[in-house]
Amino acid sequence: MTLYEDLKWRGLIKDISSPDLVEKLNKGGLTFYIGTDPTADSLHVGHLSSFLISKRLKEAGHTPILLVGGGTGMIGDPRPTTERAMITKEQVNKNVEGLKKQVEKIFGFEVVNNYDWIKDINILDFLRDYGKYFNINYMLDKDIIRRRLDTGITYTEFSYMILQALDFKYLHEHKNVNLQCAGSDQWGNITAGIDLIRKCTGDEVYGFTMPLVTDSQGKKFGKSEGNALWLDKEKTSSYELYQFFLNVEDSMVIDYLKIYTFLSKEEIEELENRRSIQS
Ligand code: 545
Repeated sequence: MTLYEDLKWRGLIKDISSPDLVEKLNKGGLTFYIGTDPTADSLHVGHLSSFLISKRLKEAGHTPILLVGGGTGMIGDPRPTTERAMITKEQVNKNVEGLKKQVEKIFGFEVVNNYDWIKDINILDFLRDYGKYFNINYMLDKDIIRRRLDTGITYTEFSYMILQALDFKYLHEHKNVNLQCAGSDQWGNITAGIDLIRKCTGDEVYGFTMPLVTDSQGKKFGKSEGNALWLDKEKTSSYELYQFFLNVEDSMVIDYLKIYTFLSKEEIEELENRRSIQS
């Protein structure tokens, strides 16, 4: 099975930016990145499914770069519902340190912080070198932005996609990054970067997203009694995290084995057969 077939079988592909990406994924050799904003000092189970992709792609011969958004974390990625409360710069920095340590410990991959390059861009250069490539109609057409027009969105959150696009361009130019991956909520931010890079450099870069992981009722997976399950044992004990996965619904076990483990197709189908024999 090719990498792409494996990811499809695991239910880890939602959108892809171009059919050309399939062959590039199967061939290996791409440098890619996945980012997280420091809205907390730890990842939680809700981010695990998407971050595990960095290990899957690395095992298939690609080079991962993990990004922690020390810059974008100060702005706030717009949600489809309401404006985010701005977190203090001190809190952002504390969360960046916590996340950097955690993703290095869990994944051991190179970690970059977009504050390191965003901090050097002044407002005039931002508007001339980046803003000039973003037509308002293009930005308003992004699904999440469109859904915020009734409740309102500030200029700050509205401009967020330009920063994430700027990141993709920066990493493309400085680290030879040609692929960004993320959960499905990031599709608009990823395509903003693909379009910016094409307009500025003529280069074709790629993106794909993974579906949001849900339970059998279609509710977002990864919360217990409404609380996030943190990947930091000081915030969520190992016992609690173990119990959460032990108690998932039987009907979802096979799907979650595909998403959260590195068991092969054969191993998972063997477990599925064994279960159907027992039941
Ligand atoms: C910033 C700059 C970039 C590239 C990406 C980003 C972050 C991105 C974003 N991602 C989400 C996130 O959640 C908060 C983490 C709490 C510890 O906001 N704009 O930061 C989630 N991401 C993982 C998956 C996601 C996404 O970290 O992509 O879809 C959740 O599964 O929501 O240049």
